[in-house]
Amino acid sequence: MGHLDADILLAQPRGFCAGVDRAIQIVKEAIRQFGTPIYVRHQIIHNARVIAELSSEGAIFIEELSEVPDGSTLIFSAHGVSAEIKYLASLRDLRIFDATCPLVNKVHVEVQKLHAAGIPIVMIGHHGHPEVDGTMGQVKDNIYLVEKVADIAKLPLGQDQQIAYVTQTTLSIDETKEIITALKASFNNIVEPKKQDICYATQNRQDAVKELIPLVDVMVVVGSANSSNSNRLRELATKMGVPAYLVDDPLQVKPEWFFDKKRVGISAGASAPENLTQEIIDVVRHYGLRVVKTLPGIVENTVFSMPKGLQKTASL
Ligand code: 10G
Ligand code: SF4
Repeated sequence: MGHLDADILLAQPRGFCAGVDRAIQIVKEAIRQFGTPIYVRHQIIHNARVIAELSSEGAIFIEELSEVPDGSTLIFSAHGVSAEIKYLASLRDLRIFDATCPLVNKVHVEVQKLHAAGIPIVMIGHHGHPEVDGTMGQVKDNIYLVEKVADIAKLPLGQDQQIAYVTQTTLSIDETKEIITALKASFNNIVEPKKQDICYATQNRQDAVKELIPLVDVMVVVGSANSSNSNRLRELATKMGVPAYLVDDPLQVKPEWFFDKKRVGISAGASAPENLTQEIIDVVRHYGLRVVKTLPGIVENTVFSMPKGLQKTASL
């Protein structure tokens, strides 16, 4: 019962995943080895604090290849890019490093294989998210986006036709299950991924929030507004009946959130740095919730290696 003595309960695991850690290291190492500026297509990861820090160290974040001068170093963000962007970049005089998470890349390879086999692909994900653009953009056609159950009825595919599905890696576990169940009810011949595409970090952070919610009266999730996986954590808390707020700066934390509340839960999305989470914990403590405990949970030990040409060299 020890955790119930606490005022603030921290979810475990929370914060950086292996793909985010690697992507940030890629930018830092590129700056170290090749100097500034280093161009990054899209925010390397969706966190305002990380973007501000890397910008101050000499990274320039752009959306269009036309913004990158010839002869520069260019990094693709952890969310991945379409085959077209990769190809167009390769035609330019650029030194390119790909920070696409290996777990996103695995989905890209799957999409390419299914397309080559002539199987129509349903992509479950959020319209306009860079990972969805990158994954769907692995192939030129025969791939269809489903955001919600209602989209299934609009698919231009026959119910006996063989189809496959893949998903974005950062979706709600529960909503995705519902969509897959509905897909199976509409189509008789579905090729499923061997292992779900939602990644270990998304699964573990959602599982940890599910354990935390019954113990708290209010929840703070550290993450930026454009971070899909962080939004899913906030949404999960809300769906479980606890008011929940997404913040990416200590100044956003409001004292009234904690009036009459006994215990606050704190978690952080896969792109939120632990030092930012600690600053936010300090603000909550300032409002009178003083005793902090971390719930037991899975210890993650996934580590991804750096891309070729950017392995860390010993620094003197
Ligand atoms: O959760 P999303 O996909 O919006 O990205 P993020 O940068 O907030 O977190 C890390 C996750 C990815 C790089 C997408 S696999
Ligand atoms: Fe990779 Fe998952 Fe992190 Fe995305 S959220 S970068 S897929 S580990």
